[in-house]
Amino acid sequence: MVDPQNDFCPGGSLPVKDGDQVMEPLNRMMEYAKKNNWVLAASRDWHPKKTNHFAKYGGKWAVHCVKNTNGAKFHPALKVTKDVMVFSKGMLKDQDAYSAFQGYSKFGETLADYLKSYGVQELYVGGLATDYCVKESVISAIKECFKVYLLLDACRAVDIEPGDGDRAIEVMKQVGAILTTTKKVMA
Ligand code: VGL
Repeated sequence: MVDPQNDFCPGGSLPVKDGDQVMEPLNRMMEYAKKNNWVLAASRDWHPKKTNHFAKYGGKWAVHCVKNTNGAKFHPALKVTKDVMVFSKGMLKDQDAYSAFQGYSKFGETLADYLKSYGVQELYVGGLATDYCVKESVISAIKECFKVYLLLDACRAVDIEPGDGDRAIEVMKQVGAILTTTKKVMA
C-alpha cells in the first residue's frame, strides 16, 4: 500500500480526487492477504518541515505529509494493524522519494530486504498516487525482480495534466506490471 495518507485524500493539503476511495479495496485486499498469510506493507511520505520537495523551498509540491502531523497519518478508514510493516520515505531535505523502495522500516530495513527476507516474489500494489508514488514504486519493484500486480481499483491519480494517471498505468504495463483489480484477484 503506497502512501494511503490523509494529505493525499480530500481535505488534505495535496488531495487526490477520490483518494479516500482506495481504503475500502485496500482493506478488503488486506483481509484476503491475511487469510493467505501474505506479508503486508505500507509506505508513507514522512517529510521534514523544510525540504526542497515542497514548492516553497524550490520543489514541486504543496507542503504535505510532514512527519508526526495529522496529514501524514494513514487515512482513518484504512485498517492498519500491527502486522502491516510501515516504510517511511522522503525523510531527507533534498529527496523526493516517490518510490516505496526508498523507505525504511522502524528497524532500518528497506522494503526490498524486508520482502525478500520472507521470500516474497509477487506484489499486489495499490495506493496514492497512481502517477507518482505508485508508478515509481512499481518501477522499482520490477527492477528488484518482483512480479507486480497493479490493483487498478485501489489507486487514484493526481492528474496534474489530464491523462497523467492513464499514462502512468500504461508505463507500468510497459515495464511489466500486470493490470488487475482487487475483485479479479479475490474471485
Ligand atoms: C506523491 C506527490 C508528492 C504520491 C507524493 O504519494 O504520489 N505525490 N508526493
